[in-house]
Amino acid sequence: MSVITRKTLPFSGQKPGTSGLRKKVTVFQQANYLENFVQSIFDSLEGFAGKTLVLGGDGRFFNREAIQVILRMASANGFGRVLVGQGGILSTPAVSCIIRKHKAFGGIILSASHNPGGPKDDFGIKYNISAGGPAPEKVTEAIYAKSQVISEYRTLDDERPVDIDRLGTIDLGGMTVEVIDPVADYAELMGKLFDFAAIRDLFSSGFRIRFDAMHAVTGPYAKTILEGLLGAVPGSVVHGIPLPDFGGGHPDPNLVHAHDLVAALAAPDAPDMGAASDGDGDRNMIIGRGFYVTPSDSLAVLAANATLAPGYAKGLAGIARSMPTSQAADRVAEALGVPAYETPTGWKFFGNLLDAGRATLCGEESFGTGSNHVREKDGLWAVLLWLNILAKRRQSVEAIVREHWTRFGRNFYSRHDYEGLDSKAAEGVMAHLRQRLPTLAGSQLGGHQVATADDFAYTDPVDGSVSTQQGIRILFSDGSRIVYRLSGTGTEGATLRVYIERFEADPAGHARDTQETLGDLISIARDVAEIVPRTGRDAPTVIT
Ligand code: VG1
Ligand code: CO
Repeated sequence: MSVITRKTLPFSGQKPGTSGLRKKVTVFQQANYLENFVQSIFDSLEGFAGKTLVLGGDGRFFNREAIQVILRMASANGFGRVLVGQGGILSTPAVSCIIRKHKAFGGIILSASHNPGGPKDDFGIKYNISAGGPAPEKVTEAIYAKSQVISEYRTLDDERPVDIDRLGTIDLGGMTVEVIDPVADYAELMGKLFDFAAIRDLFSSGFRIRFDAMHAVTGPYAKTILEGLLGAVPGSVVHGIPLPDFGGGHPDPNLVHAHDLVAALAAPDAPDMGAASDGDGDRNMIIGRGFYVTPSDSLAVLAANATLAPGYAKGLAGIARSMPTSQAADRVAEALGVPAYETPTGWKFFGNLLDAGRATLCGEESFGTGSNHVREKDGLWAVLLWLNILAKRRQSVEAIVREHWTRFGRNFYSRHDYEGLDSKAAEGVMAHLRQRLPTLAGSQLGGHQVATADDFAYTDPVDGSVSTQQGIRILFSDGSRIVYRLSGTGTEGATLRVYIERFEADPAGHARDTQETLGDLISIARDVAEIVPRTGRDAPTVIT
């Protein structure tokens, strides 16, 4: 077996977005498309000769083929060892955990997260650094720059596939391929963070959970941990077998795509708690009996109760949230006397704060929560922290959230997505808003006083790097907010996200319906951005 060099030409648009490079499977299937991007990753890294790479994905269509290509290229480029999940399976948080535990040089994750999978749907690839987190912008920019000038890539001349279904080690052109159990290291870490004995007691007292893995990667993790280690009744994990097309659904844990779960929790015989995760296992949705917990509230509740779990018993150093995430977590940080950080959208912006020990818990409104235990958001981790809190407090999910609102006030919050827009129209909305910014500050919109309006820019407090144009914010003097940004994870047209938030201190107002409470801000948001005339849409496609 020997190393060969193949000539290639650049593809335009190999630019990583919010979370890696995401394209249609058919784009990735073009000759050299994947190879070019992988070589561009390797070309932008230094000093990995003989070192370890972690490799796995969410099991979607094209996962196995991509793994074989990457194994040959990793060998030809000089890696010493690749740890690959059995069957090519590794969740995003598990990759992060394994990189850190085994002190790997980095990792490659194959996933398009919550986007649908299958021959006509999406695939994705992402590089994670040695701290375990997504490559920061300077690395993703370097990868993109390399991809635009690439002329050759290195691989092996022998294309016989490596057996990734049997645990053990195999030599591949002088590099060791180690096929590992995808769940073991992750489950061990969870056992250190949470009071498993207390959670076992909770389950043996009759508490029931329904965990919907949505035919995506968390099935094996949830079965081993919830049903195996913690004693949840068999069958608690549903849709637990990862399928290449996720059973035809969107593996996106929200009220629209996890409707089965929402219905099960509203039924008369509902379990005590429902939870779902996404394609690659980094997102989570939490629901109680007939009661939906917004991701922003979930972050705030977890932060306020984190010390009930052994891994966080010493308290939190700080709480970080992405800018569009509601300000509920800031109130908890204030009460705890710890700093609150506001970062751009995307988990990569939390990495430095976590590495520097400035933040312990992080979260995004997009169903992402995590902590310093790894450098990715972590769906099952959030479910386990909720279970740990429930095991200690022995109250319902709903009672815990309502008590939280009574103590801290309630941040009514909703996100309206307009998916599949014409890209030009969506960019037109953003350009129009940018142009209106100077006149918005100090103005009155539908009876609401605008305090400031800006285009969010972030200076990383650790390394000083600056990220601009991270979303248009209209901040009202009563603390309400409207935020607009374009998605950086889609593969078709453009998605406009509109985030709306209003704070209510008075418990008498907490029982109101969210869309109704936010109604006037929602119409202001639509009018200011001229959404209807510019996009031709009179309603969002997804509301969370
Ligand atoms: C979305 C979310 C963002 C999240 C990202 C990756 O990005 O809004 O909060 O970090 O997906 O999540 P965007 O640019 O489409 O708004 V995942 O679960 O795809 O790794
Ligand atoms: Co994800």
